[in-house]
Amino acid sequence: MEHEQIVHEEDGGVAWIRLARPDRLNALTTRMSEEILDVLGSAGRDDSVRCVVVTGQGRGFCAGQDLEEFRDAGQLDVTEHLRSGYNRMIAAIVELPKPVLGAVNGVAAGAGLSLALACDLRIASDQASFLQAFIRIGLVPDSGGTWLLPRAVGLARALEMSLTGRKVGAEEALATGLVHRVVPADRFEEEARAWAADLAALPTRAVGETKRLLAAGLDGTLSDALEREAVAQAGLAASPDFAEGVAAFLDKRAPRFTGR
Ligand code: T3D
Repeated sequence: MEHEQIVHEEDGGVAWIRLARPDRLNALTTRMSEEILDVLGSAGRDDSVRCVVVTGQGRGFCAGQDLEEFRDAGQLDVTEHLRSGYNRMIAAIVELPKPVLGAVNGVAAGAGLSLALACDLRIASDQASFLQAFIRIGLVPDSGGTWLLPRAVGLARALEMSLTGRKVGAEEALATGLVHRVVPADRFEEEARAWAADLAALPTRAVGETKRLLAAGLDGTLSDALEREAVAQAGLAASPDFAEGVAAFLDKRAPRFTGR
């Protein structure tokens, strides 16, 4: 598929998705979500891709739904729009069996915040900000916002952000668990690249299983979690990366994982 609203690059096992509508703070469109899904699909199939980074061009990360598309909201089947677009995009990120890094370069609002939250890990520029913008225009959080935000910051903070729609700065985001790292804007790209390279060097199958088990564990019982872990561990214990991890430990050297 031709990419018109994102830039897709691959470098050193990392697939970069750069949202590329900077004059609109990378506001999401139907087309953009299809392009993101396209890259996520190919990243999932391609064994050489061992990490995905989502970031934005210009001063914004993503300002949520492009409200120009909503000028005539009465004409739009919103449920179908979400089901066929943003919901699939969010699920594809959460379910991708590879690490996904959200590199939040600027403002993340509405579905743009949900997009950042769907990523496994988040690095933010000290210029970044975060807002549950939906309430400002009379909507509820969507694109996973009601599920992802309370899991990141707890129900009380999620409610406060969702009901006020206020802008949360990078330092507060770090303190409340909304992001994992904050770096100065002038070192943002370099730091995001370095973290992505570290993620791409991990034992990818174990990453995928860890994502899956933690997500399932939050909603299930301990006995179900114990059983899922036992089954997953058997699969991983037979993997080349496990053999390499043990050999490297015993040889007192750094492991060289291949993702198999
Ligand atoms: O069916 C469905 O899909 C429903 C799904 C809904 C999901 C949602 O995401 S709903 C929430 C939509 N997003 C918003 O409501 C956020 C709107 N934007 C803002 O509140 C502000 O732009 C920000 C707080 C994000 C940033 O403010 P600021 O002052 O830094 O920038 P700005 O001047 O407001 O924006 C810069 C330009 O981007 C501006 O255009 P201009 O004046 O230079 O020509 C602005 O209109 C444009 N822009 C920003 N956000 C959007 C947008 N254009 C279209 N849609 C946007 N969401």
